[in-house]
Amino acid sequence: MHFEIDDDFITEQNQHSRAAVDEDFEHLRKQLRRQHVDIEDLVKKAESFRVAVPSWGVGTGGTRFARFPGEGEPRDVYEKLEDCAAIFKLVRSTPAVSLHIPWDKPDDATKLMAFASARGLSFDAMNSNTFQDHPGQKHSYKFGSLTHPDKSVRDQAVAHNLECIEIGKTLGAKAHTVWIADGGNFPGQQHFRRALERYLESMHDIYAALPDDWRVFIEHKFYEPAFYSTVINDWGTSYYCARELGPKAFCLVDLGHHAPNVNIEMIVARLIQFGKLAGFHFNDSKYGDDDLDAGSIKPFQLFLIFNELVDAELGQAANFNPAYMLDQSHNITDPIESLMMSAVELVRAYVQAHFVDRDALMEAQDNCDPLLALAILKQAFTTDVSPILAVARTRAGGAIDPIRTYRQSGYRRHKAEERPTQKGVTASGIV
Ligand code: RM4
Ligand code: MN
Ligand code: MN
Repeated sequence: MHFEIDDDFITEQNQHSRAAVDEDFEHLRKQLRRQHVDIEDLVKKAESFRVAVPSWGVGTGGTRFARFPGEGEPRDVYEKLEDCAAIFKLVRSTPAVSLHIPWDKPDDATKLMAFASARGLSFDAMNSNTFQDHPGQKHSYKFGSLTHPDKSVRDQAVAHNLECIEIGKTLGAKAHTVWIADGGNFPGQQHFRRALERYLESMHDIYAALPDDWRVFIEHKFYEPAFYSTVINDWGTSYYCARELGPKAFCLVDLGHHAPNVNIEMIVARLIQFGKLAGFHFNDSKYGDDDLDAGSIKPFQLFLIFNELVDAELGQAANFNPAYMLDQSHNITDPIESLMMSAVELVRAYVQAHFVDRDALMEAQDNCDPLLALAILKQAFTTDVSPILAVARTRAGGAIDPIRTYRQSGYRRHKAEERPTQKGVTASGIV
């Protein structure tokens, strides 16, 4: 029997801070009441928020210089699911896992499905991988995949995407995310327009294989691993492709895939307005990274993004059904801790965005009063909603303090014993 964090242990740990949380919650209740907000409405919002965990996020990532493997890292997809289940138990907002094929290719999809269900987990969007070569494959992706000049390479990449969809069908997934590393390192290397034409041709084949109730997500990225140009470089290209493909194609926003200082919340608003927002890969970024923990660098930006999302939710924007996922890779922290922390930060931004006085904001906008408009947003952003998040988690059976409870449980130590590092055996993922 593998170690799991026990429900009773969580309850027992919660006792330590229960009184303090209740006190803070009561204080916040009064504070919000003065602003005509019922705290219970915000608790319900916190309870309803869901974000998927990426299977590859529970392993230690690396930089292009080095990888420092952690103790007790998951060695296969089942162990990754164990870690995802631990996260879910403590934070309660992460019941779905997003798989990356072939890293997580199941030996038996039905068996994997049963393993996940037994832990209350389900499967979110599938992810294809044509950014590296896999053992036994005939053609190399060194110079591209879905946009490669050679049709046989493109066909192989299309076939891989179709396989992902097939696996996803058994697992109950309803979406497929396509991110390609295709691009160029040198001016002149790639004919920009021809590469995009080839992309569309390949994506049409993938689109045609989508079940009726599935969506396909196009993920743009402005650079890396290609350092001069990428084929799907920005939201404009992504939007064009999604429109060309049809109503089941949407644009996915990975926060780290934009140049520094880009106004991402505005991109989000545009995609909402055009009915093409797929959802998010949440992370944070200072310079060119796409793997730092969500909300760690630009929490105000995260809030402003959620401000747009909540505005669309309340306004019942057409075609608005965003899929939320974390997409982070951890080099120096325990991945479970980072993922929990990020999940909490997302719920925080979501709740704060629900706290924005939208009528007052609209009035300030219509009255051309920028100072008041900003003050309204800032008031929501600076209100500490932590007690709401803690109460929502505990009501759902989670931990008041997920990180502390996780550390106290000794989960990592137990896993280090259960999962001894065997030379050469680590879960597939980014190394
Ligand atoms: C990429 C992109 C994809 C993710 C890979 C691992 O930068 O964010 O979503 O699947 O990394
Ligand atoms: Mn991503
Ligand atoms: Mn990325």
